[in-house]
Amino acid sequence: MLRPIRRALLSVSDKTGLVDLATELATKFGVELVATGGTKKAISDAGLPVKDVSDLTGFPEILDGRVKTLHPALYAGLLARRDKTEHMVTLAAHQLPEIDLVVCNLYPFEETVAEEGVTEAQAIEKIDIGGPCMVRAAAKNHDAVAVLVEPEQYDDFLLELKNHDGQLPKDFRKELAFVAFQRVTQYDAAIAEYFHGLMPDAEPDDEADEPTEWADEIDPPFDLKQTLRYGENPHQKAAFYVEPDLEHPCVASALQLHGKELSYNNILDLDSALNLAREFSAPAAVVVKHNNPCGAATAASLADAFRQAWDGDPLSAFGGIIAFNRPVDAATAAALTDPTAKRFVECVIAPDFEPAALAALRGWKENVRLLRTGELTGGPEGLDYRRVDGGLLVQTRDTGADNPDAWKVATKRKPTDAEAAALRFAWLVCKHVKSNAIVLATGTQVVGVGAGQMSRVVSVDIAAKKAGDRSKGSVLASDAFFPFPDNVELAAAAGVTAIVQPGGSVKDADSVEACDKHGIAMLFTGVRHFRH
Ligand code: 93A
Repeated sequence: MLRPIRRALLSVSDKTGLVDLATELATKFGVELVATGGTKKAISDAGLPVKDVSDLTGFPEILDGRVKTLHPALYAGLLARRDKTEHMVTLAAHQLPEIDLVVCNLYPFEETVAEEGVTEAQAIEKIDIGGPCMVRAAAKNHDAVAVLVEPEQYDDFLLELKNHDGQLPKDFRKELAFVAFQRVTQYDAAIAEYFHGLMPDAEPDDEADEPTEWADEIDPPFDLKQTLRYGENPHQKAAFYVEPDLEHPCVASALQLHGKELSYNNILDLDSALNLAREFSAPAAVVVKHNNPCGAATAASLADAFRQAWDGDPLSAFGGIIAFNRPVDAATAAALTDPTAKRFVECVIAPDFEPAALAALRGWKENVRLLRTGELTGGPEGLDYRRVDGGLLVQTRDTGADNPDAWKVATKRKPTDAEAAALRFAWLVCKHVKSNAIVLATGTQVVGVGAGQMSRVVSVDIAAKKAGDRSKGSVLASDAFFPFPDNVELAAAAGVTAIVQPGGSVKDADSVEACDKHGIAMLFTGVRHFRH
C-alpha cells in the first residue's frame, strides 16, 4: 500500500546530504520539514522553510539537548495507526500532527570511543537516547512511516518517492524498518561493549599506555597483616595491610626479631628510613624522626656510618628509628648500645643482624624493635597510594629519575671532586625529606636538615642553624629550585661552598650570580624531588 509523505522529522548528527534531501522534499514533494536545533539551522541556512520541534511540542530543548525530541506530541504522530479510527480521533482531539518520515542518524558514539584519551563522561554524553527512540517508533509503525538512518539511503529513497508520485510502497518502508532496527542494534552493541570494558573484571587493554588507561588498570588489593593498638594518635583505630605474596625486602615483609609491637608511626618511619638507607651502595645508616631523616651518613664501616648519622643531630635522634643498608655487625651494635652515649631508639631495621650483634641488642633494651628485611635488592616497589577525603591518589614511585652524570654546572666555579661526592650524597638524602627540603652535608654526613617548611628560605635557615659551626665548608641540596637568590645569600653566610638544585626558576640567573659572587659552585639536576 502506498503512503504519502507530508511531514518529515529530521534530526541528524551527520549532516552529509541533508540540504539536498531537504530541498527535494520541500520543493518537489511539498513536505513540511520539522527539525531539532542543529539540523534545523543547517536547513534554514540553506533558505528552506523548516519548523522547530518545539513548534509541534510546545516544549523547548532542555538539559543540554539530552531532551530534544522525547515528547508525546512527536511520538503520538509517529506511532498512531493510520488504519485505526480511534488512533486518528485521538490525534485530532489533541491536535497532534502525523509524522510520515523520520530522518535521523545518531550521536557518533562509536567514533567517539575509538578516539584516544576519551573520558567516560565524554563517551556517555555521546549515547543517543532520543534518536534511537524515534527510529524505533518509526520502524515499528513502518506501515505508515518511513525512516532513514544513513545519508547513503537518501538517493534511493528520493528515487522511490519520485517513482510513486511522492508516495512510498509498503515493501520499501519495511525494508527501511529492517535497516533501522539493524542500525539501532549495532549502536546499542557498541555501547554495551564499551560498558563491558568498564567492568572491574574486564581484560585490560593490551595497548594501555595512556594515563586514563593506566589508571583503569590500577587494582589495589591488600591483605590484613596485623591490627595495630592505635593509629597516629591513641583515639584512632588502625591496622596494617600488606600486598599479598610479598617477597620484596621492605617494612611490610620484614621479620620482627625483638621488642614491643610495632606502632602505626613506627611503620611509617621505618619505611622512610629504610627507603633512604637503600639508596646508598656504601655502608649507610639513617636516623628518622617524624618521617624525616634527621641524620644520615655513609662511611667505610657501618659502625662509623651509624656514629656519623647519629651525630648529625643527636638531639633529634633521641627516640628515632634507625635503618641500615648492611647487616648489623658487632661493632655497630656496640656503637648503638654504648652506655656512655645513653641512646634511646625506637626501632632498628636492617637486612640482617650478625648473631653477636643481635644478642647485644636484645640484651640492651627489652622494648627496642629489631626488624630483619633480608638483603636489600633494588628500591621500593609497586605504586604509591595516598588517601584523600573521598578519593585515592595513585602515582608511580619517585625512583630512577636521577642521573648525576647529566647534572650541569651553572656557575663559573665547578665543584671539586670532594664537593661533587658530597653533593651527590646530599641530593639523595634531600629526596627523602619533606618539602621544602634543604640538606647540608659535610662529606657524606648530614649536618643539617630543613624539612617541611612552607618557604624555602626558612628551610635553608633551619638547616644552617641545625648544622651550627659545621655548616662552614658544607654543601647544600635543595629538592626544588630556588625561587630567589636569598637562599644563596643565606647559604653563603653559613659558609656553604657548593649547591645542588634542580634549576628551572625564572630567577635562576640571579641565584647563579649570587653563587658566583660568593665563589659557590652550583649544579643543576634538571630533576626535582617534591615530597609532600
Ligand atoms: O540527547 S538525545 O538522546 N535526546 C533527544 O531527545 C534527542 N533527539 C534527537 N539526542 C537526541 N537526538 C539526536 O540529536 C539525534 O539522534 C541526532 O543525532 C542529534 C541531532 O541534533 P541536532 O539537530 O541538534 O544537531
